[in-house]
Amino acid sequence: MAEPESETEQVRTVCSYCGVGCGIVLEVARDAVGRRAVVRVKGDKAHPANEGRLCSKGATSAEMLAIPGRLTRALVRAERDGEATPTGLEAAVAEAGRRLRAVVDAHGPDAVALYVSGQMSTEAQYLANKLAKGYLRTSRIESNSRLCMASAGSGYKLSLGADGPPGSYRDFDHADLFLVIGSNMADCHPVLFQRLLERQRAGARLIVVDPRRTATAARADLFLQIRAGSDLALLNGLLHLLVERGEVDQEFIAEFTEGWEEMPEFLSHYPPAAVAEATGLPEADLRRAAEWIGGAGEWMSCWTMGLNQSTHGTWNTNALINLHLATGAICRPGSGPFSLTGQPNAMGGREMGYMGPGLPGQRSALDVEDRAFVEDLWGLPAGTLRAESGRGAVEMFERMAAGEIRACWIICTNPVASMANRGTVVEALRAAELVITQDVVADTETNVYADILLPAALWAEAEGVMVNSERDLTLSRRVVDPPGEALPDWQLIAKVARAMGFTEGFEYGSAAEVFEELSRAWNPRTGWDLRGVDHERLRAGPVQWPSADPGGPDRNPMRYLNDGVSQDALVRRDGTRPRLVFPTASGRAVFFPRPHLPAAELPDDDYPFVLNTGRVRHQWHTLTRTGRIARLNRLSDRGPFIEVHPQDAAALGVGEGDGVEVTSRRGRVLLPARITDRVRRGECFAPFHWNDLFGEHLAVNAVTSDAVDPISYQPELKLCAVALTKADPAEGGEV
Ligand SMILES: Nc1nc2c(c(=O)[nH]1)N[C@H]1C(S)=C(S)[C@@H](COP(=O)(O)OP(=O)(O)OC[C@H]3O[C@@H](n4cnc5c(=O)[nH]c(N)nc54)[C@H](O)[C@@H]3O)O[C@H]1N2
Ligand SMILES: Nc1nc2c(c(=O)[nH]1)N[C@H]1C(S)=C(S)[C@@H](COP(=O)(O)OP(=O)(O)OC[C@H]3O[C@@H](n4cnc5c(=O)[nH]c(N)nc54)[C@H](O)[C@@H]3O)O[C@H]1N2
Ligand code: SF4
Ligand SMILES: [Mo]
Repeated sequence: MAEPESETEQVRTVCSYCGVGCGIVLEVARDAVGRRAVVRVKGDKAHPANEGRLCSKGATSAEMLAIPGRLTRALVRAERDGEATPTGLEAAVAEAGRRLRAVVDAHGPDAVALYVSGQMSTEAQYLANKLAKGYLRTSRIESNSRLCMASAGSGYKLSLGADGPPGSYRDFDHADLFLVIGSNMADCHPVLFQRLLERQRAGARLIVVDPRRTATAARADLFLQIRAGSDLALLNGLLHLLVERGEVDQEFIAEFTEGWEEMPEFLSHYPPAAVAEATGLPEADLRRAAEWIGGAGEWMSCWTMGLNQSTHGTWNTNALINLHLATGAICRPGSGPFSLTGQPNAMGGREMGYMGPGLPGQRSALDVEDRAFVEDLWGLPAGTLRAESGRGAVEMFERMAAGEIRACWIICTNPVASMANRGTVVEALRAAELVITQDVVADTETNVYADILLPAALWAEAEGVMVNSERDLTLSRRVVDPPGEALPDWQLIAKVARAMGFTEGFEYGSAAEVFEELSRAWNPRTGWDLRGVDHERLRAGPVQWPSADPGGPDRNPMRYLNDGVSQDALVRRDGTRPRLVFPTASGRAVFFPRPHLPAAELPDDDYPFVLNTGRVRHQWHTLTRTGRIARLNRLSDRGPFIEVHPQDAAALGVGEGDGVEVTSRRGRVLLPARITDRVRRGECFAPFHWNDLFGEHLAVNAVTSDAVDPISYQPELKLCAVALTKADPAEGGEV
């Protein structure tokens, strides 16, 4: 820790990329005039998430602090397509506040929208939601988690009663079997995948389910190269086989669940032959997978976007949890459903309620008691919070395009590059009277459309709490000053709120004060409990919630234990006190029969291919950070590409590196071909990292589908129907 006399000090912080939430130790040097600089970044050996390991992205965090193109001053455009002029921060904030207020006054609160991010600190997420729901009283707040974890969140709530995995990373060290489905962990959660491989070396088995032979699939003991979009058939088919083999845990089912009665009849529709037909998988592989699951003492599942980004994403989560409930493999060291969180603080955001009707502490504005609790927390008159919400981010941009939402404030996300069917976002931003963006860099695909650009502090320039996939709260430390007039997000949000006239609820001296307020939102129904945590405690190291008591343990690896500590205790009518209590109405976890349905958009004669989209190992999303780091660009040797199966390529007359024109009902893209049998025939894969800043016709989200899951409102980013043709060489497709 800090040693004031020495030239350098060591500061413990957390990685700013993925939701594994690796601990980082910064070596910070001070020059003669006392200015501090990060000279070295290394993995924090004492952090439970990574025990010293870092992947390439975390390891280049110091380079990230030096990326070119930072937004150091506010910029204001007098007219939409005009030059953005540097403006003093106070003037820009005043203008943002004045113009937002004018829109609300003229058109009502729902004319203003906030679109925020799982990469903001918990304090910033909390304040954004407080401003939106408590003060502006708009029902229009959404986050990029809608594109990411929404389906896992709604699936957990239905099956188990509350959001978030019940277990923790410790389970990786005890599992006998891993089912990794719709997740390329090797590239996207590398440090956790290392932990999984360690356990595999000790004898555990790995089943990987993915339509694409990924780096993760390469390590599998059994790789199921499933037809895209057919996971429900597989999951139901596996449970069918477990029932047939007599490998369900009747005792667990009777004691801790409800809804099993319906399952046997439902599952009878998923015999192996039918499942093999629907999924394209050999029957023998299905039987082997079921045998391994049934025979495993402890087993866990890991899933990410291959299941969530689907029009039946919520059902995918339910069907996967059914398997855990039926085998009793949950809430036991080494067992449980474990969604891998994408962004570094999407867990914090979900807990703060930054999507749809959410309120702090895993609460909902649709619940009368939750509203009353939060009105009290915020010191607002009863009835202030509205019992309404929108239907996700896709709908929000549609309403903006339609002129119903007239102003938006986009913080820490780049929707023109990342949103499904991004044509609607472009239309929406063009139609809006006022677009405010808040970012760390000046050039992004979205900033082009902004009237006011607010400069945000980057990682290590701001203090705030981040929550990872296993509920560790780690304090992200401020060790250097932000450049120019840039400020931490929470401060910019508080400033704009005050500029709108909301002086009461937004006076804070520090992020620690904001945290102190939000930690009062303890929810004894779900067990979300930060009462034992504050910034001071986190300076010494991470704490895993539920944490009821400042003197309590730092590690609380399992939820839903019926011990009455952070969560209301359950005593059944017969006087018994079950070992586990799920925060559902009955205290039991719920089986949901979820039939396999075809995807919203299927290939046809006009659009005969399925396009799958995702990520590469050394790049992050829309490249505003990693794309400016030389070491990472060298590692990801090539730019954009589309993977096409050799037989499809031959039929199209496309050779390696040739430009391919990809068209859908919504738009077109031009990408260089990579010919490979990683992808199935009839399917192709493109990363969505490279967008307008790198050339014309590269934005994959010009073609993706914005059909949404009717429960989670998560858009289908993994599957859309496209046509492929060899591009006219004059038009490019090369970068
Ligand atoms: N290097 C890197 N790491 C990251 C990120 C990054 O940008 N770069 N982003 C972070 C974020 S926010 C997220 S959300 C995660 C995402 O992490 P992942 O979800 O693991 O990554 P993706 O590449 O989006 O998609 C995962 C896999 O889903 C598969 N898939 C597509 N359709 C289907 C299907 O129908 N069924 C099944 N079973 N699988 C399917 C794809 O082939 C792909 O291999 O990564 C996080 N980590
Ligand atoms: N086709 C397709 N599209 C997808 C996906 C997919 O798999 N396929 N995945 C979806 C998923 S899971 C996700 S999570 C989204 C991610 O999509 P985005 O959130 O749009 O992606 P990022 O590039 O991470 O954007 C973050 C922005 O915040 C800025 N930023 C970084 N740090 C800070 C900060 O501290 N403060 C502020 N104010 N700004 C900061 C960055 O410069 C960048 O402009 O993409 C989604 N889009
Ligand atoms: S695994 Fe995720 S959290 Fe860990 S260093 Fe890599 S990007 Fe950062
Ligand atoms: Mo994500």
